Amino acid sequence: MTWHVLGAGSLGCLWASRLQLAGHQVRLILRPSRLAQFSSAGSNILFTDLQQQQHRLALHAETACAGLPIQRLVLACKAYSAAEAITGIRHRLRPGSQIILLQNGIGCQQQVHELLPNHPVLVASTTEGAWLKEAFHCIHAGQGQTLLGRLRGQEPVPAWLGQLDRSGISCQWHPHIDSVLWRKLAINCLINPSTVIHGCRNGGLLQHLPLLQQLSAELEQLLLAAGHADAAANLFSAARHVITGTATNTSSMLQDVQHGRRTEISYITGFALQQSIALGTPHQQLLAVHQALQSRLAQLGLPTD
Ligand code: NAD
Ligand code: KPL
Repeated sequence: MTWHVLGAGSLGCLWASRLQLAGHQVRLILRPSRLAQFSSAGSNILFTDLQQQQHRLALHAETACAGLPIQRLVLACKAYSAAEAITGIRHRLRPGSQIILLQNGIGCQQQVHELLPNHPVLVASTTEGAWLKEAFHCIHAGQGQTLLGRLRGQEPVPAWLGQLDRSGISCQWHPHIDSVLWRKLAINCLINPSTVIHGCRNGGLLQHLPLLQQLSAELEQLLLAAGHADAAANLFSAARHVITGTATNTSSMLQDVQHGRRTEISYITGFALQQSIALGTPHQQLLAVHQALQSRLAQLGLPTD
């Protein structure tokens, strides 16, 4: 069965390259302007794997308007583009077509579910690291793990999970993916905005541990109120562990800011704050961090949502 991958950014190119290298049929779905760019660049992706080996891959690409039905769609755009992307492609989905969401943060998964109430939607939480050296040149920077699961419904564990694993996308089924998303959301709320506010690598946050501890206490209460006690356990020490383990890394949000790109703020602190207000949990620190992040983004002329 063909894998349709929407979006030829970092993760889309990583998935498309890995799957095609493993012998699967892959079709990219691109915006019209990006398709023109792709065609004039020879319709191929340059993929640098973890061993620094380069692979030039000829890939089929089309726009969402192309006619063929889609049976398996990997949505590899940012969280803020997900709803619009699904709206543009849903005329090609058929009953039983599977959708796999790769977005970070929370909120867009629910938007997609609302747009596609009758489709099996699987959500992923991934720690793979990929970036684009230039358009359509994908660097696989770090081997991570992708956990996949369903937020709703009773779909069985997909038989194609092994295809991903064998393609080099290390993938595991997780029966409680919502808790995984919430835990990652909390860690991202603790690290990403503060790296932008202080303009530092992850390790720079070791200077700000008391404030992070207060924020962590609020996030723990939010996770508990949202019904994710397992995601709340030892949150602060887990975040501190990530900070020390990735001390020299630049967080994904700071990377977006440094490249003048829109951030996924609305699906990280924005979502957490909205939920905290709805559930009536304390959110003084969360509000302060969210607003400080918005001010910094506004100063830099970037969208604040
Ligand atoms: P990206 O910005 O590099 O790529 C997204 C691509 O989607 C862009 O090329 C954009 O043009 C395209 N796109 C958006 N809307 C589209 C549409 N309607 N039709 C066709 N194409 C469309 O983003 P990324 O780094 O690949 O990240 C994707 C998601 O994965 C994000 O939520 C990110 O947080 C998450 N993530 C990324 C990484 C990573 O290493 N890059 C790791 C973990 C999680
Ligand atoms: O996921 C991350 C990111 O940079 O987006 C880490 C490294 C965990 C920091 O929140």
